[in-house]
Amino acid sequence: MPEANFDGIVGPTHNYAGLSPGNVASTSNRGLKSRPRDAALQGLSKAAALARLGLPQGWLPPQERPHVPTLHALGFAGTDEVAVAKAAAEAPHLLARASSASSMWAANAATVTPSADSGDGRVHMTVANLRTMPHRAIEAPQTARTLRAIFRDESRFAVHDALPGTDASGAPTPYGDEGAANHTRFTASNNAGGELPGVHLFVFGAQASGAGRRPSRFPARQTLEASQAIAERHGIPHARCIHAQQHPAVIDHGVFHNDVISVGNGRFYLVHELALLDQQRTLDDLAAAVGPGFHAEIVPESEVSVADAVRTYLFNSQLVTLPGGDMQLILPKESESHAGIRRLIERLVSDPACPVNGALFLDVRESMRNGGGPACLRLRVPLTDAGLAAVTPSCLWSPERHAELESWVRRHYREELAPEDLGDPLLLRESRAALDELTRILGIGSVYEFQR
Ligand code: SUG
Repeated sequence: MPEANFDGIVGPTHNYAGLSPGNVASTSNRGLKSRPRDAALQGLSKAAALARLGLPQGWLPPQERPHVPTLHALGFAGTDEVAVAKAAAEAPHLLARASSASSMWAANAATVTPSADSGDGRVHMTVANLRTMPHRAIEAPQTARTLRAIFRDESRFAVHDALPGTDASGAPTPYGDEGAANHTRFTASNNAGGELPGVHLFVFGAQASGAGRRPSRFPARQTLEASQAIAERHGIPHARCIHAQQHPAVIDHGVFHNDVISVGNGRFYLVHELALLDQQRTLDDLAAAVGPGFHAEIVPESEVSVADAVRTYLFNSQLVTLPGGDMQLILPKESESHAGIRRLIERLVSDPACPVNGALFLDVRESMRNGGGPACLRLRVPLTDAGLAAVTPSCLWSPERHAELESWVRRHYREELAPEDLGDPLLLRESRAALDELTRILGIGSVYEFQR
């Protein structure tokens, strides 16, 4: 069965607050007016396009924002409305952190190990702690509740809490974890589903302990220690895990996650020549572990520069195997206007040795402006038929539910949002009304703190 994708639904407070140093789009679009309704509709259309290709597709609901418990913990006391108003007046940057719709980037929700690869035959998921960016570090507890409401059957799914990002004194642990954005699973056949065992490439930005190399300008978000702990927790045999370091220089050029510079599926890896520190050795290890038919397409700097990869998000595409076995790239529209990328895609599609035989360009511009392309917006969950049947059914795509969600967005979302609108007490009320209704549409029960 083809791999399932769960797309993060864009929340009603989607805005541009410049919260992610090292993410060029986020910092350069800071303060722009956002279009939450368009953003959510673009996301729903992307999910629908994949579902219509015959792929299993689901949704992950947004988180409650502004997140009042965060504001309370920061000392903004009083009723929910009062706390928001105080934060808006005294510390708008803290309100922005508590208001980001960043959970839309579902690739950062968790790292997933399918049943064929885990120690106990269940699908294992470790929620990402996202501890490097304060606005994302608050996502984990809600992500765990949400995933447990979607993947309920504990005989098939194990949803682990995030690795601790800080210790009891608040000091950072060795575990910086950004979820699946730094993880790629290859399978010996081009069937990308959960039936066959896979080979896991875990890419880290830096080693927390020791004297390894690290970027100098921007943070390395994923640590080796976090990736190793996840592989251990999930029971993946060591022989099927490869750990590789991202090149510190590309992090300093705005490649804040490895899915901004490479994408893999089945036996195919599309990767920029400067992506990894010890790239040739890693590719050799992958070729040996994946076996015959492993094909790495290395994109040279002369064809697509790292700067253009960051600008166009070529590598932040989804690489999907369709039910008939064809492999297709789902790219952001921004890639279409780049001549080098168009040539590259034509070459890949016409090359008989390359498994990619089609490309689709989609508009996710509102998310792109915060550094999130098609691949960021979804969590890959390779399932078996029985696993898919155990997913909370109303979280899975159907034409009727898609229409219902579109109408829900049109009724609840604002057309535009300016930074100063985050303090509007009406926005808090509107967002809660929207999410309350959404939990009924998706049949996931009262997962939000405001509902408890
Ligand atoms: O963590 N942007 C997200 C984008 C995440 C993209 N995910 C993957 N590459 N898988 C981030 O930097 C920007 C929010 C703001 O600035 O308003 C933001 O959080």
